[in-house]
Amino acid sequence: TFERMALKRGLFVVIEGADGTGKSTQVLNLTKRLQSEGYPCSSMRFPDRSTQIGGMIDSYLQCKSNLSDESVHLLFSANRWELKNQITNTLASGTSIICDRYAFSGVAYTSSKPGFSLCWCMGPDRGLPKPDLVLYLHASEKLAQSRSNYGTERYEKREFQNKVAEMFEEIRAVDKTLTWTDYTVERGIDEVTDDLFGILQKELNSNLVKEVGKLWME
Ligand code: T5A
Ligand code: NA
Repeated sequence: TFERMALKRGLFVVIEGADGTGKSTQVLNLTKRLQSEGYPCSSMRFPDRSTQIGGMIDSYLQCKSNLSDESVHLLFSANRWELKNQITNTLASGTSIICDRYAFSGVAYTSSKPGFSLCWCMGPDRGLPKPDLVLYLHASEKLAQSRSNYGTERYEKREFQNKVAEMFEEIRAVDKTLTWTDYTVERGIDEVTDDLFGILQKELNSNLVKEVGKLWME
């Protein structure tokens, strides 16, 4: 009800997972679902290709430009930092955020490249707003097979994606303070939205008054 919403900050939810697990689809559906259930909500995505830094990332991902692995890692992180105030202000205004990828993708993808430690990769993202909940989407066998033809973007190759999935598990193990929920995508789009909304509803109805945390600072 009105009273409940007026007292609370928004919930910061990040949807993560390897390429093609339906993240963008669910971010849009969940945002609409929350709004229709009366929870103020907006969506975000990383990389956000609409900024100047995002434009450089977009060109890199489409293999239209080359950057060193170190510099593109820092650009992905800078793209999050440039939107940090938008995140904190939105949450403070009582609006929840459903975010398509975040620092976990940043670390998982770069640390899958030879010669990159988890520690180096996590450095630039330390202190960003910490999600209240990470929903990690796993592809079922069926979904993975229907996607055997990966796209043409830079990281869309099977072996690399397997490594990325391993790195996500390592990242998760580093920080026991994160609320991280696994979900395997085995049903149709709308059923998946129902399931994910069910997971979120518990959190949305909890009395969230504590401040937004800082990622990887504990
Ligand atoms: N990256 C990202 C970094 O290296 N560092 C970083 O810091 C960050 C943030 C671009 C790349 O950048 C890397 C990771 C990526 O390689 P992106 O823009 O998020 O990141 O990537 P996209 O290519 O846009 O997204 P994905 O390929 O990851 O796809 P999604 O969002 O997981 O999947 P989605 O929703 O587009 O769905 C794919 C298809 O599946 C269908 C959908 O209709 C769609 O056709 N689908 C389903 N089909 C059957 N059953 C379901 N339940 C389905 N759900 C969706
Ligand atoms: Na996507």
